[in-house]
Amino acid sequence: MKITGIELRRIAMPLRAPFRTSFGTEHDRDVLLVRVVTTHGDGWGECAAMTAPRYNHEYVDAAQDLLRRHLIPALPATVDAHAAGRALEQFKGHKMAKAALETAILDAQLRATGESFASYLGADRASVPCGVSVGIADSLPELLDTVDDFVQQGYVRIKLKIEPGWDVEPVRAVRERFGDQLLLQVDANAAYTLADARHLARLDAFDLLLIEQPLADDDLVQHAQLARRLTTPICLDESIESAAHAAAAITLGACQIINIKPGRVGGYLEARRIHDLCRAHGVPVWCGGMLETGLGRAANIALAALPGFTLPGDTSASNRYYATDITPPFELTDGHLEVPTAPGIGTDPVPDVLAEVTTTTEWIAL
Ligand code: OSB
Ligand code: MG
Repeated sequence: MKITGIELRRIAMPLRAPFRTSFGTEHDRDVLLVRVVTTHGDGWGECAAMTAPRYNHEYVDAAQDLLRRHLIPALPATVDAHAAGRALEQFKGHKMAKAALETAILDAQLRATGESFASYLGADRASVPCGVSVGIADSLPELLDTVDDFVQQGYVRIKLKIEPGWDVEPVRAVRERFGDQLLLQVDANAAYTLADARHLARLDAFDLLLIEQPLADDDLVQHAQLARRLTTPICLDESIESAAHAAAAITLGACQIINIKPGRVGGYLEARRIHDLCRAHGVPVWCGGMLETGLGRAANIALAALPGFTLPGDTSASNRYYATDITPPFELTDGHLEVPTAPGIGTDPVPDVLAEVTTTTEWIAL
């Protein structure tokens, strides 16, 4: 497969409602899409990087710059996803930029051979149970209304975003209102320090599935210390950028669960390696999200159908974030999403919608 050129396309996706986390509030999603044009057809990749480097060090303008200046020029003339992954290893970090390119190449390759992401990655399920990530609200009544709406829609698990000042009380309110049967977890996005251990231990009373990324990204040792002081299992998100990080975290006892986001770890090939490693160690994993459009969502749903993904992920329906998605929408049935079976990521952008939301396009000939 020879790449003839690559399109870098920026789209502006208005969110249905602002999404607030401990690191900031998003009103619109500024997404970079990579379209690889090859001798055997096209492939799509969605970059997970956000507008500002608040979730991690990456941001979307930097990703586009890196792709243009370094990643794309480093590709071998004939390429598949594994060869692309190896060619990009010489550059440090920037896993989300690398993932977008590798995913587009993998998509083109699988479309050419007629195989779906799910089949290629080793999925063993036709649908996946879905959770939803609930942002920090202005008040407890507002939070309860939002959670109620998601429960009515059928989501099988609720994740509450927390930060200092918005943690024990929202969790208590949701538990009291929805009962002990609700699968409930929290995500701090690195908002606490080990000095908060005693406070975080108050969450142990609420039978949470997990607490996600309580401490800083590079605090593996501190997470291991915190784990000894909580009964709530610790799940790592931001800390895990590779299978090597996952191995270190497991060895240290820094987490009992891992959130796998393909963008954060450099793509679906590394995501599968982390899955395999965790499965071998009996560590449950689940698929995180980065407010993806239908293109990124489709591939995530395929990944979430692998056997080690034993917890519901943040693979919500398209309408969780977008009134109009750029692909046909993913819709919840009984709390589940169907795994795409068509070749590659198994979905395509709707041309009119894509044109409508596009802000810029850049063509890089190879
Ligand atoms: O920490 O999981 C996170 C969104 C953006 C950045 C980081 C995170 C999130 C979410 C929502 O929690 C995931 C989603 O629904 O796509
Ligand atoms: Mg998270």
